[in-house]
Amino acid sequence: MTARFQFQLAATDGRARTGVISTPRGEIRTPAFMPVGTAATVKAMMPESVRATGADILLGNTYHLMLRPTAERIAALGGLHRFMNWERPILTDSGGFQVMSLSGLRKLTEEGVRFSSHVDGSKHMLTPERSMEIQRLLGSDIVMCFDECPALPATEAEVAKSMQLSMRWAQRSRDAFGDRPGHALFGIMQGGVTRDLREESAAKLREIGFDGYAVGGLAVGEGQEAMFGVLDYAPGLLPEDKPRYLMGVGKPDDIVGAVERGIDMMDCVLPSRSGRTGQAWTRRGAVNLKNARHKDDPRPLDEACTCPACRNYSRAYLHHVVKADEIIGSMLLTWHNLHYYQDLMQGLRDAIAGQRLAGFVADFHAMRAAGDI
Ligand code: PRF
Ligand code: ZN
Repeated sequence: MTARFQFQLAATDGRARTGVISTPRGEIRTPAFMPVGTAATVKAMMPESVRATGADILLGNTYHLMLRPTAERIAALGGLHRFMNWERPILTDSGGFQVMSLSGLRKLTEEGVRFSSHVDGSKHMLTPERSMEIQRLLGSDIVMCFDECPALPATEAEVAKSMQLSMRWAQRSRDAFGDRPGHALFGIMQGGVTRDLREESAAKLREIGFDGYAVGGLAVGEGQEAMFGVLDYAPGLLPEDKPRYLMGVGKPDDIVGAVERGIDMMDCVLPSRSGRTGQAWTRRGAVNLKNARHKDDPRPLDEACTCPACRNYSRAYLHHVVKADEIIGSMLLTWHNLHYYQDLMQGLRDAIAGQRLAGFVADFHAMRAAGDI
């Protein structure tokens, strides 16, 4: 382990990259998928189980933790890693995106966002400076700039204005973060689906200088084709020697497409959230365990999967516990989904390292086209 934050590229295949991010809390193999641990837990999973799926890093949320149990309380208890019993790297999102999607009354100004809590209605203010302070109190390894992700539909003028505000907030985030050896600060590119705005945003972020760069403002309802359209050029606007993180993505085919286009990190609630609704993700696509066709099926969910849900239980059992709303249904399907996602990432990393990504991607799509059997 090194004491520094460092990104080492190991191989490329087309625009796709594989490498390792080294942090004092351990290594992150890229392309990396980060399970979401919003409220200091990956729901329905013990931390050692999350690690067993192959995760190197988790995502935590400033917004949720500042409201409950509060950043100051977590700091007094030794920081987020100790609090939640996950000693490996944690990336925290900065709060602005969650305020916009979750909080009640909110008022956006140059200073920041004033909002009321979705938990108890209490009033709070988030600014770039306060977000940096909260993420420091949590002990986050990778801190995200405070930004605004405009809600769709938005006009190009609105997206431009929002992006420029985010870039002023990026500078304030950089200034407030200061110099913290072993901890990284990532900038967040905005600009919607407009190339000129993406270029302006990337140039500004590069001028400020960050340890890594996120592509924000995508996967907000524009559709996969439009998202891939932006990803065809956006990663290329960012420094080659720094990690590139696509925020809030995605479905397995979104992930494969993003990695093909040069993305190194991603996060999404999908595998964990859908696991709690009876939805499984496999090599053959999505499988809904609530469906009555599984009622008498003695076969595993996926005979090739080595997760506990697939090794030790039948589809009939998974169907039963999901239908009966038993907690183990959420546990097993979340485990399977996270295991599948991490398997996919390992497959992508190996394929890039072996210069055979195109074949891997073709197999990935062919297997899904065949459908669940
Ligand atoms: N900004 C931040 N977090 C995010 C996003 C963003 O644009 C997105 C967009 N998909 C997800 N999470 N700070
Ligand atoms: Zn499985």
